Amino acid sequence: LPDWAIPALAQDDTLVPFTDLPANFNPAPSPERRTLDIRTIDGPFTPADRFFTTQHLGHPVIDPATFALRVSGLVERPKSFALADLRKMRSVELAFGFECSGNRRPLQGLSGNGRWTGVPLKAVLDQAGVKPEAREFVFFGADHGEEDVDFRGQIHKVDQQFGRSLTREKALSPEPLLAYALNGEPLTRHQGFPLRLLVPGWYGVAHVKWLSNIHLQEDPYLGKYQARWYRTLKGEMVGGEMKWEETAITRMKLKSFIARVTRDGGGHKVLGVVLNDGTPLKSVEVSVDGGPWRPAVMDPATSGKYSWKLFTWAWNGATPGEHTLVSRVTDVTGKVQPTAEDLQNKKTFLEDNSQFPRKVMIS
Ligand SMILES: Nc1nc2c(c(=O)[nH]1)N[C@H]1C(S)=C(S)[C@@H](COP(=O)(O)O)O[C@H]1N2
Ligand SMILES: [Mo]
Repeated sequence: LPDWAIPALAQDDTLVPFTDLPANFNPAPSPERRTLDIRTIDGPFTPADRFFTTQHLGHPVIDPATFALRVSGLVERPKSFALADLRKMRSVELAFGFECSGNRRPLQGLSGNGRWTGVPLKAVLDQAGVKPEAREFVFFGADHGEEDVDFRGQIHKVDQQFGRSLTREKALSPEPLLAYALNGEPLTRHQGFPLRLLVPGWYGVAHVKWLSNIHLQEDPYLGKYQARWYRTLKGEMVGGEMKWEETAITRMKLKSFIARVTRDGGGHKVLGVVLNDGTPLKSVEVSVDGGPWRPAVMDPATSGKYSWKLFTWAWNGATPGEHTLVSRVTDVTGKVQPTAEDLQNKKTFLEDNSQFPRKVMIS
């Protein structure tokens, strides 16, 4: 492998500081909310103890000995799977990187890449026997908490589990995984021990941690984290008129960002990350101070369909002073990562996949 395939910070590399990062910026504000300091990425996979973690209702502790995944609702045979039952089934491995749909500036640290092991969701559903009328597949975590449900201005306080749903078509497709391991070790509590759902190519919120129940029903599931908290409001010009749309958070939008700039000996090197829904990429490019776009080199260690993709770019002839670097990615369908200006009619902060100009100081 060429030396850039393993993007570890070598001994005599020095980090060039981002001058646009607030001086008091703390990438790990608390053990409950951990972001990845993207400047320290040192391999294709994010170590479990550095994998970002975010959730709404805390980290439940689950006893693996008594744990059971219940499959209920519109199935021929309602079933309970112990961890040992799942581990006995044929396992698959998946290289999959994702970001929280709220991942954004100034660091983009709500992102990571894992090597996950588990059983295909479909294999579990097939054992329970999906009834033809099951259309909505709801995934509940063991975490729960009091929720304000607003009905026309009247607030009802109710205890709710974290829940997310998939359509029948998506749930029965070959890719969603019930994962019990990350990077070859049992899931950590932060990542959903002992079991989580992964929907390859989708934003973080789909990947229900501490999965305890899969419930099949006919009607749409309208829980808070499905129907209210995870939406994007954006306007689009259609036939000369602004059309406002609220859309669900599903597939990851095409995105790249610069993770760090380093100096090695005389030259400078840029390392960056690409995330998307698995659509193959055409190019990743870097521009300095508004100059021409130059092609970056993709790291072959991250070429898996759903892996995040790392790229490097050799920055030759960097001159002392402050510079602005930006990356953009294009996929094979011709879709180009938008600029912040392109997204100005997106009114909610989720799904910010805009090109992110970074400032650095070369001394
Ligand atoms: N049970 C449960 N699963 C959850 C959440 C949650 O609050 N409860 N948060 C989701 C969100 S918003 C994100 S971004 C990812 C984060 O996964 P991670 O902590 O493994 O990085 O978990 C998702 N799964
Ligand atoms: Mo998220």
